Amino acid sequence: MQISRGIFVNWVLASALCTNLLASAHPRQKPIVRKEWRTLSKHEKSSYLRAVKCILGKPALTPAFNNTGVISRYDDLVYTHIQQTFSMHYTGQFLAWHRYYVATYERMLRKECGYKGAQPYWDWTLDTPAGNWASSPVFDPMTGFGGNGDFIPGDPASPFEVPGRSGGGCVKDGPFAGVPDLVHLGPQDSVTYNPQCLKRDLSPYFAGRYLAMNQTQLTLAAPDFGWFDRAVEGGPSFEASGVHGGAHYGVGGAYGQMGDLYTSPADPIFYLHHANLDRVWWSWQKLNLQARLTDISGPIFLMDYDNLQGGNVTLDYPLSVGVSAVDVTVRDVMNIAGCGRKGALCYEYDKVYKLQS
Ligand SMILES: [Cu+2]
Repeated sequence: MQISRGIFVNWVLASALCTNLLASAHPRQKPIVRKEWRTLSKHEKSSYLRAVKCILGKPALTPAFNNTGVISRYDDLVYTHIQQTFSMHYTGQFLAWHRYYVATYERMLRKECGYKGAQPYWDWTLDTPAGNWASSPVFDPMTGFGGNGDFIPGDPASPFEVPGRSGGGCVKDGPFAGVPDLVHLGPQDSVTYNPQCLKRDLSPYFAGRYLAMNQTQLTLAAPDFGWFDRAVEGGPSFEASGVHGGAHYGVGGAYGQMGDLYTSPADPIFYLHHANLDRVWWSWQKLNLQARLTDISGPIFLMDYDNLQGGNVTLDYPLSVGVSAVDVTVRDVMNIAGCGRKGALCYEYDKVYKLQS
């Protein structure tokens, strides 16, 4: 019974996406336009936050026999991120996988929760230097995602102690405060039911150091995809962070979900951060679009940059985001505005980053 439910759910999703793709092939289909969070009107912000709450409240599609912690449609995505953590970070599919993942979330908000807009992005360069970080409009208690948690003393000798961390407790204001079971999964790779509050542990220092415009410029200057991806992802230590780690640790520090490699999508800010990383990639692609619509590389296995364990990701490499969408290939997501003719995606950005000389 449970097995057939899983198959049924996948079939329903597959046919729904096919219908979507067919509809996308219509010549009048126009890409939706993603905008920066602070440029949205009050009304647009509140309709986005309303849709996030809606998806947090919809029942999960992940078959119940898989585990007991996946409660909501929102959790379906957190769960798939936990499961695939080591195959889609520090590998060639990192940016392509997260591009499809954010687009899947955006489609869920629109199709399942009646959201009319596009996924907003967070241009964190606008919230540097460090002194500006905590007052980012993204953390606004009335029109944003709420701010920091109370300071929880950590262990300064721990290698996981994020430099400059300033919180660690439950988020105290905004739309996700006061919910003791907003998060159901984690910490780390645990997928059993574990009700937790949303936590933040802002590090203004970390954000100022890794998210200033010069860091984005470093990535844009990369000559090919391999170097570009490594500049975005950075290395495994805090000192070697790229812009990717900059916002994960700048928001999540050591004790917030955003700082947890596995469970980071449990903080709804994740999707604004990854939309901007996607925008960094699209900005880089647009600097030489014809060539960069097909430029993909990087190891299949975690950090295997010398290919000691296997080969590289290619355009034919499969991408899966679990029960929430059909599997596609890297080729299908190289063009964000393919709109069914040249890919699975159909959105644009209102602005891209320019390479400064
Ligand atoms: Cu991730």
